Amino acid sequence: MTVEIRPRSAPTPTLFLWGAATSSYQIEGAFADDGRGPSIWDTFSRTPGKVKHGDTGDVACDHYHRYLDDVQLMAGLGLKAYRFSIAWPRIMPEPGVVNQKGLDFYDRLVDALLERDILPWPTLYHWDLPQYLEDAGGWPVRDTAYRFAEYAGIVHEALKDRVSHWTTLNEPWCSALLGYANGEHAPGRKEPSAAVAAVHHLLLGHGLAIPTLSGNIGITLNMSHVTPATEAPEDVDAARRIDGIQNRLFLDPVLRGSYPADIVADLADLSDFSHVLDGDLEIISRPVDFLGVNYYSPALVAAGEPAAQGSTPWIGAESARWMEGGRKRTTMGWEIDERGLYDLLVRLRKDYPAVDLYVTENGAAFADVVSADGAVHDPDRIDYLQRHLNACADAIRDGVPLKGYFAWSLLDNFEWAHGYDQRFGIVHVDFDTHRRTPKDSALWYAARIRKGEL
Ligand code: IFM
Repeated sequence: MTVEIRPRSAPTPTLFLWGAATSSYQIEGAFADDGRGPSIWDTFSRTPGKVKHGDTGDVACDHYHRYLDDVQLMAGLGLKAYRFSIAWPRIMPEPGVVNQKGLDFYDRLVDALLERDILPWPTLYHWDLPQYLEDAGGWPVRDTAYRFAEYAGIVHEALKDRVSHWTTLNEPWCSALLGYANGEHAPGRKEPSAAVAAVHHLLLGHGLAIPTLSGNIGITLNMSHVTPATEAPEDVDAARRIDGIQNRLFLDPVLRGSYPADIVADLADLSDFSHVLDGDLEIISRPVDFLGVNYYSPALVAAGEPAAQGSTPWIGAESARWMEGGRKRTTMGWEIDERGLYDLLVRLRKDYPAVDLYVTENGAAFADVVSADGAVHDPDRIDYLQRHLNACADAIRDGVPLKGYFAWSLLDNFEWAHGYDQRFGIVHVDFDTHRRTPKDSALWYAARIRKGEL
């Protein structure tokens, strides 16, 4: 592919950016409207036993048809930015075919946001790979990276006059490891060696896409602050491995231009990394303007069998177990510890200093219900958000270049293998009627945005 020189960076907003986030397959529905093709999540969610209750994203929040109401809702909450993702199978439903109606949807969405002074913050890939690309081998195959860059250029061409911030990938750790190693996510393959190649081709796709984009460009990684349960050398080594697989395997190639040597050695039984060709790391480490940080929970780990995980262990984590930190958990079973976010942000500034940071996802699932008074009282979520925003404020005070925060999620939505059972929204969605009800946390968040201080 040809590589253009991109005009460098439109200015990054100087004020703290307050937003909320969603993703295409989790909210849009309209799975067959206007020429959308199937994605790996359509196939996976239709495969018996893969998603709780057999739920699918066929209708989800019906956002595709209700986006104007949703944008109005965002404006009512005073959101300054909206992070959403673009569905690749809407844009390129078949190999080499560009679907104008798919582009038109995002065109309308971006216009609606800008009309209400909400900054559109699109992510190009939040897990919905076109099924035809999986049929051709998926992310373990090098060509998928080139197809991603081609798609990125098409979307950019359509929206570049109105979009200033682009995120290439969301959480490539999940795409590669959950999708290809332990099979909990689409496409559901259990091929650990293929997962290592998938990591590389996702990152290569990120790097190849950079010259096709303009403005501020970044990538979003899901990271955790990993600490050993004790100072025993085997626990310290388990923490090193988990930190390596979860964090450094992605951070180092993107921000330092190399894979972490200790993790390459740890993975030697699975891969000789011969899929890494000369010049790839230069492509992957092309400069970015920001790093998106998705943080939910810390990791306290010790050496030993990963019995507590209850599923196929991650690659590289076969002899590490997650320990009980003694804190409250969300309904996902994730321990709540805002200190982990503070420590992670401080560590990122120290070890990877050259980029601005945005918390692109942070939030909690709880069993929310609409009460007799018509409201959704979710004090636990308010507490979660408050604690994590305070951690952000502390990090900024200590010199971290954190420029914004996106609550996950704007809406209750399709939570992947958990289906609709886990509610992460600050806005409640009744999945029968599609009625939206801002939860108390949404009203609290709106007040915090109005106050304008972290
Ligand atoms: O819902 C997901 C999102 O799609 C990616 N990050 C984590 C969220 C909660 O599991």
